Amino acid sequence: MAHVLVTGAAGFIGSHTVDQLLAAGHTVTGVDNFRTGRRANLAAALTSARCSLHEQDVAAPGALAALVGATKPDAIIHLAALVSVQESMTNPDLNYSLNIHTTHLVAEAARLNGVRRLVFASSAAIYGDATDLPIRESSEKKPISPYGAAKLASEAIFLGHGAAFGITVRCQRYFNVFGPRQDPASPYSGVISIFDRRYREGKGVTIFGDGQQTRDFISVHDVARANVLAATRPDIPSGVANICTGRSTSLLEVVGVFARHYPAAPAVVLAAPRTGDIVHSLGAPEEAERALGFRATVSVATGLGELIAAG
Ligand code: UD2
Repeated sequence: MAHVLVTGAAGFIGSHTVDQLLAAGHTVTGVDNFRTGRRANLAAALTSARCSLHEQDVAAPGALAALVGATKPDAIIHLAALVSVQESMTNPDLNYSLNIHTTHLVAEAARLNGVRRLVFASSAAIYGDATDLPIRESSEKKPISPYGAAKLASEAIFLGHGAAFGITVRCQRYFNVFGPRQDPASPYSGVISIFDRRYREGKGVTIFGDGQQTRDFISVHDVARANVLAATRPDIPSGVANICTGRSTSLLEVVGVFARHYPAAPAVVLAAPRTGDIVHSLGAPEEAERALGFRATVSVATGLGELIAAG
């Protein structure tokens, strides 16, 4: 069994990753500054004797290195980040600090303390508005936001450290992740989290465009499992992989599932497409299967059903 340090442990993806690490018998040291993470997300995890949580800012100089030195994890899963693409546009300095400089601090903490493996939360945002689908790992990297640029830079920082200092590095390029604990607070939050809240509150939803746009929606449970594999599977090489399903789902299909569960909900409103929106996004999932033995198993219908039932 491994000891894994998770940054951003109380976040959406972090807390599910912690839950699955514990379920698999591993020991977890969680780190979060609760900027966007929530302690309640770890309520179940913190009942385990194998889980500890440290309220700490990963960006604070020396703080993470000290914790890694004291706890000596086998692997670090680095999920702490400025998670909003929109916020990276309004505050590029903060994006630089949290999504690039902090990556370097994590890589250094690993190097200085002999951590053998690093897993990084990358994003399909590194591909920008690619139109040649499905997107493969070899597809052109063309970020169109400070957020996407920082994710791409961070991959390079980790991979460079890995190659120079003998650390196995896995960069996980998440597509459109959805599921319980995703924060619907901003209009730019993931669309499924927004729809879930609005239907729950008895309100109607707005589709920007005609609803024919498609995404590769992946359940957070699958994403968490991919993280556990990347951090703990023996004898895997360094590399990058899309974490996606390889299946397209339109917004109309998503709304169709909600509408069946909420037959009395107000009719869907169609509004003008959002500026900068991409129409279709779809990942090729083969590399994650080859490198990690990972294949997504939760369908959008099943994942939405779980979300709706979670209440
Ligand atoms: C993701 C990023 C976005 C940008 C983009 C680049 C997130 C949450 N968003 O957007 O910032 O980087 O990738 O590819 O990471 N929609 C509605 N109604 C709503 C909310 C959204 O119709 O109330 C539409 C939205 O206009 C889009 C689709 O739903 O066409 C998916 O939106 P999203 O923000 O969940 O994801 P995406 O991939 O467009």
